[in-house]
Amino acid sequence: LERIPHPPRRLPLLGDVLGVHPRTPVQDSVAMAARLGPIFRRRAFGKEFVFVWGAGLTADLADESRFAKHVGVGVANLRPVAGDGLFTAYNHEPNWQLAHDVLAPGFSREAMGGYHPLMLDVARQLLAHWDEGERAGTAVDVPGDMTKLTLETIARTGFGHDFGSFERDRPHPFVTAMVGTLAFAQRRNTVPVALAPLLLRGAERRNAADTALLNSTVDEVVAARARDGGGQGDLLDRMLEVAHPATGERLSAENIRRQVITFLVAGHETTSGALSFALHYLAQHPAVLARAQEEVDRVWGPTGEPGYEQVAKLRYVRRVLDESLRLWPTAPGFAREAREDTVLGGVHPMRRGAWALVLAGALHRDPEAWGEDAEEFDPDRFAPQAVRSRPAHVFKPFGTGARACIGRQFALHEATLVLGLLLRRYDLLPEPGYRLKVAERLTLMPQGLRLRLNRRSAGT
Ligand code: MNH
Repeated sequence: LERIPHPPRRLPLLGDVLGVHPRTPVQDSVAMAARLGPIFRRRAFGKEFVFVWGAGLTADLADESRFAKHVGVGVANLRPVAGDGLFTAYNHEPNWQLAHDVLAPGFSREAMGGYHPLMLDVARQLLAHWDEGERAGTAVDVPGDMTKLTLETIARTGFGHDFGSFERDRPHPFVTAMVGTLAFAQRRNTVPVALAPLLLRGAERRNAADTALLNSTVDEVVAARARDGGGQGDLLDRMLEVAHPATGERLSAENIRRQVITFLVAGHETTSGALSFALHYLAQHPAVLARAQEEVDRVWGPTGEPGYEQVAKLRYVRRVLDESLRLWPTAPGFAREAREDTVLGGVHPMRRGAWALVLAGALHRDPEAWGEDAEEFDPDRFAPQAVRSRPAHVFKPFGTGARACIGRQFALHEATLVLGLLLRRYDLLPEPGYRLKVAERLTLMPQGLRLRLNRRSAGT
C-alpha cells in the first residue's frame, strides 16, 4: 500500500482535503488521476480508497478467476433500499444466482423485440412533448425529459406500470424519493463516520421517508399485477411466476420488492444520463449531428415507425452514444475485490477481500489507450477498425464479468431508438453560453442542460 501514490497534504480527520468537494467526488478523482498515475490512494473523511484507472491494471482486475465485484462505497450504501436485489447482492448471497438465472431471459433478443413497441409508445409521448416546446419556441429540459422517458420505459416494459411522467409538471414522487436516496448514499461517503450521527440526522429522517415511499410504490405495482393477472411475460411476471430452471426455487415476496426497486432505479437513471450527454454533444457538434441525421434518414427513411431490427442498423448513432459514455460514463466506476491473496499487475500485493475502485471516467481518457486527443469528442473512435486497434478492457461503461450490467442491450436499444427518432425530427441548437456542468449523485448527469429545437422539413 505504501508504494501507491496519494496526494501530498493529509489531515488526521479529513484526509486529503485539497481538491475535495463533497458534491463532485468523481470529477475530483478523475482530475487527480492524471497527476497521480494509473493507481492511487485517496483518504477522504476517515476512509481510504484505492483507485485504479490504467489500462493494464484494469485489464488485470477484469480477470474473473482472481477478482470479483466488490459491494462497497456507493453500492453498499444502497443496501437499505435495494437489499439483496441483483445490483447490491453480495457475491455469496444465493439470491444473486437465483434472480440472475430467472431474469436473464428477460433480456434476450426475443424479449427485447417484445419491449420494442412499448418503447416506441413512450418515445412518441416524448416527441409530442417536444413538439409543444418546438412550437412555443422554448428550450426543452433535457435531463428532466430524458428521465421521464427512461422511467416510463422501464416501468411499462418491465412492470406494466405507468407513472404518468409526461402528464406531470413536477417529477413523480417516486423519482424525487429515488434521487433523494441516491444523493444520500453518496453523501454518506463524504461524512466522517464518527460525525455521521450528528451531521446526517435530518438527512437520515428524510432518507427513511424516501425509502418508505419507494417501498409503498413498489408494493402497489405488485398488488396491481396480482389483481389484474399476469400474461405480459415481462420482468414482473418472471419474478412472480418463473421457477429456477435447475432448482425449481422461486423469488420470495421480499426479494421481489428489492428487485422491482433495483430495476426501476438501475433501469432508468444511467440511461437518462447517457441520452442527455449524447444530445449535448450532438448539439455542440453540427457536423456529427448532420452525419447522424443523414444516417437515420437513409436507414429508416423519412417517415414510418422503425421496426425492432432497424434500430441496431444505426451504426453511427450508436457510436455517438458510445463516445458519450466514454467521456461521461454515467455509472462512473465499479469496485473489484481479490478472491484470494494475489498481486495486482505483478506489483501490488492484495490480501483476499482487498478491493479497488475502477475509475471509468479516467480509464476512458487514458492517452495511452485513446491517444493524445482523448479529451475530444469523436464518435469515429468506435468505428470497427479503431476498436480493433485498441487493447481490451479500456471501455467499461457497463462494468465487467459476471456482475456486469444485465440491462446493457436494453439501454442501448432504448437510447438508439430515441436518438434516431429525435434526430429524424429536429435540429438541435445549444443555448448560447451553456457550458457543460456535471451533477453527481452516484450517477452523472449534465446539469441545467436545455436545448432549442427546430422541426426539420425532411423528417417526421
Ligand atoms: Mn446497469 C449493473 C451501468 C442501464 C440494470 N450497470 C451495472 C453495472 C454498471 C452499469 C457499471 C455494474 C456495477 C458494479 O459492478 O458494481 N447500466 C449501466 C449503464 C446503463 C445501465 C451505464 C445505461 C446507459 N442497467 C441499465 C438498465 C437496466 C440495468 C437499462 C435494467 C433494465 N445494471 C442493472 C442491474 C445490474 C446492473 C440489475 C446488476 C447486475 C448484477 O450484478 O447481476
